[in-house]
Amino acid sequence: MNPGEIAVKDRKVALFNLGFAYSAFLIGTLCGLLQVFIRNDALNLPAWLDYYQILTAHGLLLAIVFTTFFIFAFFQAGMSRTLGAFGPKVRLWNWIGFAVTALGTLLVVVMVVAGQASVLYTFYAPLQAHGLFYVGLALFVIGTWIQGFSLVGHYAVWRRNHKGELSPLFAFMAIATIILWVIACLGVVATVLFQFIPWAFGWTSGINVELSRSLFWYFGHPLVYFWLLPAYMAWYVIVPKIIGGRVFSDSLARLSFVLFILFSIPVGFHHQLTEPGISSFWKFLQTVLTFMVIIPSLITAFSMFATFEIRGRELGGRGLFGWVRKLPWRDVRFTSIFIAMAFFIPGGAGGIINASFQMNEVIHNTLWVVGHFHITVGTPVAMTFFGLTFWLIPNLTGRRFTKSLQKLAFLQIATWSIGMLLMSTAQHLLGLLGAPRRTAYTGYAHDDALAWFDGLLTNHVTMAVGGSILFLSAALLVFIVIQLWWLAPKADEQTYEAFPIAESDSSMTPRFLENWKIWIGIAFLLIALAYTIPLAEIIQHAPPGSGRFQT
Ligand code: HAS
Ligand code: CU
Repeated sequence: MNPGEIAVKDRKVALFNLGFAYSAFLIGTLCGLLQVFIRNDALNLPAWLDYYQILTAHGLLLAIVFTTFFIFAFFQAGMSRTLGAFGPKVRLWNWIGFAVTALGTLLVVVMVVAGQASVLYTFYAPLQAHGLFYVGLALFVIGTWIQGFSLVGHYAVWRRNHKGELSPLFAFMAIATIILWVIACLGVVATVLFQFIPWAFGWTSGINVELSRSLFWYFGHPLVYFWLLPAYMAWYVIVPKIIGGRVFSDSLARLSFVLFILFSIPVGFHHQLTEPGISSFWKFLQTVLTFMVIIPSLITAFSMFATFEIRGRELGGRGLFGWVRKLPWRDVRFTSIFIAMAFFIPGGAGGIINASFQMNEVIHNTLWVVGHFHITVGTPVAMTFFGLTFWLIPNLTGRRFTKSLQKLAFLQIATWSIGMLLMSTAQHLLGLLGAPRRTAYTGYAHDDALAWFDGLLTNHVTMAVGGSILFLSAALLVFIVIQLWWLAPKADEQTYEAFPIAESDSSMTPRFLENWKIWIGIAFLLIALAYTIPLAEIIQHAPPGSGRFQT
């Protein structure tokens, strides 16, 4: 076996996950294209299609399906690579988990296509979908848990055989992400099983709307870190290897992931700052905790700059910024991810604005938020995943990422960056001027009183141009994926695309960083602190009965 190769038997499940991810990606980006045109008043949908249906499909397929399937593919490949081949049980459970996740996804998609679930990707009450939509969601979560727990099983075997050792950084980070995901899902599982399913099947007459929203956001915020942390894994563990360097600090890297377990969950109220029924004290407390969860991202930014600077200087870079020129810009595996990081600087800064209690009033429910998540999940995360795809698929299929494919890949990331820059800038500015999100109605552009929506960037046309470039870029990516999967020439020993894992010196890393009991315990304490009283109040003071909205 070549170094950097993954056991042949473990490749298939990762490839199946990738196949699902990229199918969802293509349909999801097409839905995005339709949306920008509808909002631009340039497109009228046929009667059987509806704006909110497409918006739901777009959000679910990209933010949930593409990300989750990709993440599990990356985890399965990376865990097999760093901890050794899966045992037969682990392999079997990975397949079962994949199958259940896929089944749940198909059920959800069928309900959305049937027009029975136009409830947006956040699906909280009072919007109501068909009961089977929620059954699909439940299956989806169960499937991810099965895949997650089977990876935890693989890790547990490794630890038993390596008593007293810290696990490889990749595995540590994957386990931290799975822990975060499982704790986060408790909220969505609770609302889906105990609120939505009984309500949607008509077993109960009403639903506690505020409770459903709070349980959703208990899940919804850490969900964004479930997307972000695999990207951070690429930044910490893969990128240094690609540029020929090392992990800057093993302990700092592990610390940042531990901090995510602690602080990413008890902060959901920062999505509900404008909602009645939660007193300002609890909103404020969760705002403070939100500011705590910024710290591990700042640690990450610091570590990345350090990795780049150290490597650039090793290669002979002089002066304050001379090292920047020494980085391997011609290697798309690096450049794609570097651009992804750069997008996260305004993306993260926007998040800090959103989280600032009073400033949230200005941006909440406007297109600004849509701009925000396209330069967080839509670029830093998504484009990191693209950067991984360029070598991960060849690694799994044994084909070559040829020079001409690399050229196409550059074109793909360039178009994605330009499209996103145009679209998200327009969205941020339009949002500041008051353009609402989640609405098909945008007659503003033709309203004299609101002529300011006609600016060069503050314009729904700019947004649509950006969206169109993005769709072309997405189609190009899927073309590259197909090439790498089935058509590119087969690699030999020399040209085999290895799975890059950087060296990380853990000799000085405190052992307690891998004592999960401590971190899970503190995480639950913080959750109890931030949520017990406000949730009890929401339950006690719920208004009698509740209406429902179906589209
Ligand atoms: Fe957010 C809404 C606050 C991060 C995603 N967010 C959303 C929604 C999504 C989302 C999807 O407080 C919409 C939900 C909906 O549909 O309603 N967000 C934050 C905060 C952070 C944050 C404080 N969000 C993310 C990430 C996401 C994401 C990550 C996806 C992956 N967000 C909010 C709030 C709302 C919100 C409110 C609700 C708004 C409302 O009212 O509805 C923080 O985690 C951000 C910290 C990040 C940083 C950046 C560090 C920079 C790094 C890059 C280094 C670069 C290098 C390259 C090394 C402080 C690590 C150098 C390159 C050069 C060129 C120099
Ligand atoms: Cu959030």
